[in-house]
Amino acid sequence: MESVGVLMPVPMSPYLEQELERRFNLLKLWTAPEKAEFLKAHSGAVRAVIGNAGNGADVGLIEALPELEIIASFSVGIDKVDLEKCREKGIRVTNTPDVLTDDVADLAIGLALGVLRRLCEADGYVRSGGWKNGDYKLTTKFTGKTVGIIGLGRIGKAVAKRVEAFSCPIAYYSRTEKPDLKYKYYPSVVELASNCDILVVVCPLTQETRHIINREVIDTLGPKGILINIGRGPHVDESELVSALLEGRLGGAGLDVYENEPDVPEQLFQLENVVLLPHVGSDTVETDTAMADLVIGNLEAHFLNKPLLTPVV
Ligand code: 8YV
Repeated sequence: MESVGVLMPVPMSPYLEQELERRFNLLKLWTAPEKAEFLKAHSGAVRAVIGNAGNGADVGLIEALPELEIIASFSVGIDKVDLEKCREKGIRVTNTPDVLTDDVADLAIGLALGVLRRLCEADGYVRSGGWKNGDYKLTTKFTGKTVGIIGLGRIGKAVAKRVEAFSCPIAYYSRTEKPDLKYKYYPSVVELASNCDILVVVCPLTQETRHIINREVIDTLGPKGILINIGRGPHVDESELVSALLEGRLGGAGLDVYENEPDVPEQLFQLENVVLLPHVGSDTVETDTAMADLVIGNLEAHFLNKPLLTPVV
């Protein structure tokens, strides 16, 4: 397979890069001084593209690669891949489900604890010597709070499992009720928001879920409510979120994702009731390796005419 052209548009995982280089003709778009020229020069050779959470494959890229057969995303979310175009052109698409579920769910708990117990601010209190002048202030309990989950797929269920250990009542919103689950279902996000203390966004990003967290939802969650977003930035109307936090209409937020990554609204930097992470949901050494192996497994299966391991299209 050494001659198969695999295009990587942006740097992702050094391990993935190294393993791809050992097996394929890896074309690293970001290293080219003139990207358009590079694409043109290699367009006939590229049979696979590696996507990720930030860079998938839009119509422009797909149309520019006439020999493209497969887009293997180094992410579970494939909102940056034009699936419609892929279906139309018979291009296969794979992602990396399951292997990252635990890490992303773990991070949701970390963010909730971080916001409620002010872990980052309290850490700063120690480092800056503040403790010598007195104890840190009281914070808010997590155990027993009602947690609302938007999207009860693999990761949503893993969040619920963890939250159960904190004796938190669990409610959820999803397109359809899941009668096999014992959690309380609400048929709208506003109803869910009015019945929980902590609202966790963990559904895929689609046209229907873009700005699923709008002003009405934020105001319903209210001055004591906490929003945790481990899904995608565009799930949340970010300017509404920022003004609600600045005006005290929302109790706090734990965010791993943003509307225009890596840009994060700077007004949030001054707020102690907000924990900001740089989209690191699945970024552990262990999961990076597992995701990379899955990307490679899918590519190898495809080029050996075997069934794909984790097909989306
Ligand atoms: C990120 C993700 O890719 O899989 C996804 O859809 O958003 C994450 O795995 C990762 O955290 C960014 O490095």
